[in-house]
Amino acid sequence: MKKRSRKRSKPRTRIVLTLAILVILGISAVGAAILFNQFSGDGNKPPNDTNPNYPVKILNKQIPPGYVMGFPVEAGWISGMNAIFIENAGQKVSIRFTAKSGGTVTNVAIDALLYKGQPTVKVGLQEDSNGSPEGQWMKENAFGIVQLGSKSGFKTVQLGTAVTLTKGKVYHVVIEAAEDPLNGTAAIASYQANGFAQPLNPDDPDIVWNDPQMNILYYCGDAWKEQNKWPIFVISYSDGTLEGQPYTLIAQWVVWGATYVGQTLIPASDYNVEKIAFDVSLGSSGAPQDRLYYQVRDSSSNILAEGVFAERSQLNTVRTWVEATLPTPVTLKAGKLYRISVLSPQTDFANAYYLFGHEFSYNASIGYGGLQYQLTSSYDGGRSWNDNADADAVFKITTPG
Ligand SMILES: [Ca+2]
Repeated sequence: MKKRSRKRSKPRTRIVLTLAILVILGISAVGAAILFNQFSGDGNKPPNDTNPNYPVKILNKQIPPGYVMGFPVEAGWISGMNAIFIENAGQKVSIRFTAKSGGTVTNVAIDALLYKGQPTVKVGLQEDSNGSPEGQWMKENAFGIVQLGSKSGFKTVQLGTAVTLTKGKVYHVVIEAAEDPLNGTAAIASYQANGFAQPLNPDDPDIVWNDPQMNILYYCGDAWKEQNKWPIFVISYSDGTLEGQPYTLIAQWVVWGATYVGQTLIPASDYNVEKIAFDVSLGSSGAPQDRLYYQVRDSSSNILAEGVFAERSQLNTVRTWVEATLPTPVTLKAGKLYRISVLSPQTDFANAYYLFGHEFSYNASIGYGGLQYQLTSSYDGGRSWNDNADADAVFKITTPG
């Protein structure tokens, strides 16, 4: 099984979203409706804990206060469909979000494709009314029209009129039929992970930007209902500022031989690091020859800490969090570059471990930590490193006490 991507020989395979789209395309409209109903119930509750000590809200739980840095959005956490269907002019989808920046908006982008036929949809902005879209476009004209194609990916829509969003206020990107009857069925993609946050936090790039209001809502003719799915969307302001949730792809990266994988960090604050955690699994063979180890390196690739990350027997082929405690805490200084990684030198490619991360198909500057944080890999045992601006590893860092 080949686990390198086509273009850049990166050790990753593309999994969850691709599979979900195949599922979408492989089922009938009736089947789609059944699946949709099956997964639109109360299986996952929205975050409801308001304890201010918790910097990050994720579905059904929160990061304990000790986790001071990280992108802990677990890959593939949500089960079920990651698309929501619009089959007729009575059905609508909303991406509810809190404006992180505010300003004049000229266009919005969503991830959508056709499921059947050649549907054309309206995409635009509405104000919030008690958690649901107000029911009219801002300034009557803050929408654009797009005919969907067969490929998933971002569709950018120019708004008919620019509108002003106020920082901290809740808004909705609403998607609905642009024709009646709708010429087909539209599929609006959500992201198959457990975050309800905007990855980039301009106030503290070391953690994600918490948005308790973020959710996807669905309207099927009577009432708006929360779907508890993490949206994919980008808002573009006229001054060039972007905000939103730009990840569309969960990827697993192989770790074996001289191939080390992890995350590059340029912390915004000083940290005394006691523990590091990644989301990892055994590969499909389930039989790596060596244990999984970790290293913390500085910008010159000097090793600041290293040790055993996981025994083979601790892991299976389902990804899981593993946390390693450093022998002695290591200080990371604000503004300096560090790399945390995992490795398994005696393991061969066929038996590689996996490390999980998220990838973009939109501007990488609004991903976790902006470009100060990037998924990184070395193919020569840590002598040189390749940082990937378009990806971030799933990880957590904890300080003592
Ligand atoms: Ca990043």
